[in-house]
Amino acid sequence: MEPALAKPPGKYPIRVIARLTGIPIDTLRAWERRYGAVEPGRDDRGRLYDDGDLQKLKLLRRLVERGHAIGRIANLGEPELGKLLEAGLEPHDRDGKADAVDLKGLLEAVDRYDLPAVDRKLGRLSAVLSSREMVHEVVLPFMRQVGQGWQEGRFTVAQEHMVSASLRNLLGSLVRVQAPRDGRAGLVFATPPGERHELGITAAAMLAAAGGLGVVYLGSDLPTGDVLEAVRRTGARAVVLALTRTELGPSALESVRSVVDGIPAGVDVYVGGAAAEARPDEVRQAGAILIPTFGALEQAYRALGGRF
Ligand code: B12
Repeated sequence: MEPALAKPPGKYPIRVIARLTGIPIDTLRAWERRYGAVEPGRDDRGRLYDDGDLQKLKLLRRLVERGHAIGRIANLGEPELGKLLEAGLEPHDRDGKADAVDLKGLLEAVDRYDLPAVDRKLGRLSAVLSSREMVHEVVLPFMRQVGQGWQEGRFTVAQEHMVSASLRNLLGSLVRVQAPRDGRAGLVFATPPGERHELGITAAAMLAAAGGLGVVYLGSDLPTGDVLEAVRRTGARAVVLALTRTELGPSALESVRSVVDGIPAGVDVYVGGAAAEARPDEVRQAGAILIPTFGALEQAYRALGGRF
């Protein structure tokens, strides 16, 4: 496009713009390439954005967080974007988004061991969907399909690991984009010792980030003492644990009880996953709150101030 070349370079390189707007570099490039959201000038070392670009990108980020599709708002001018923000309008028409979800393409990329393509496709989807839609419409169905493929022998453990790595990257960018500005303490995510099934807490952490809650993501197979230390040091307001392996039996529930017993009063422990669902009474007896679905998790996040 001609105007991009004609425009004089501004003063902000893309790395600085990513930091100032909280929009990851890949997403910025996708918004420019696919939707012409801004047209930065260039010098011989790359893109240089001006103050107008910076303001517009900040507005776009806030509107996308509220659920607007970037494809529908990218070409609006600053005054219109400002009006949309003031009106607090929610988008009604989601046709364009439904087309965007390309699970088949993602699964084919996993089949080819093509990690860059998986990352790229997830990056593109997160540019057009809100973070919440990303979790419900892409990440959870994708995880289920990969899990099923692994169980049926269509995918290897290596391919499953590749997907887990890619989803952790995505979690990282969601956490960066959505991090609460007021430095509010967050939620701690972990699985107990012996439990390496991590995808449930990855999705749960993405959803927390989507709702603007702080995320302290510890990962899987964690000693109870480490979880307690993280809660103490970060002042977290809740802990989210996942139990998937029913085989772990009472030991997993003992770990849950140790977390409940060791954390400060007023900090809730939420537990989800297949093994927790299989033993609802024991989870409650351990003093934890059983969360059966991601919809119920969203409700719990709302009570903590999560915005969805
Ligand atoms: C992927 C996978 C793995 C991966 C995990 C990688 C990772 N990074 O997480 C790897 C390869 C490491 C693995 C290892 C093993 N696995 Co495995 N694994 C699976 C698989 C295929 C998918 C699990 C998954 O993550 N799904 C995605 C999540 C999001 O979906 P979900 O588990 O269905 O969860 C739903 C709900 O429970 C809820 N939910 C889940 N977590 C949470 C958390 C919160 C907070 C909330 C609110 C909700 C929630 O959300 C989902 C709703 O859609 C399942 C089989 C299957 N198809 O489910 C077996 C399965 C869980 N594994 C199993 C087994 C036996 C093992 C191994 C022992 C195999 C072995 N012999 O080595 C090891 C154990 C490792 C360990 N120490 O934990 C068994 C468990 C059997 C049992 N009843 O205990 C299963 C069921 C397979 C089977 N049918 O035999 N596994």
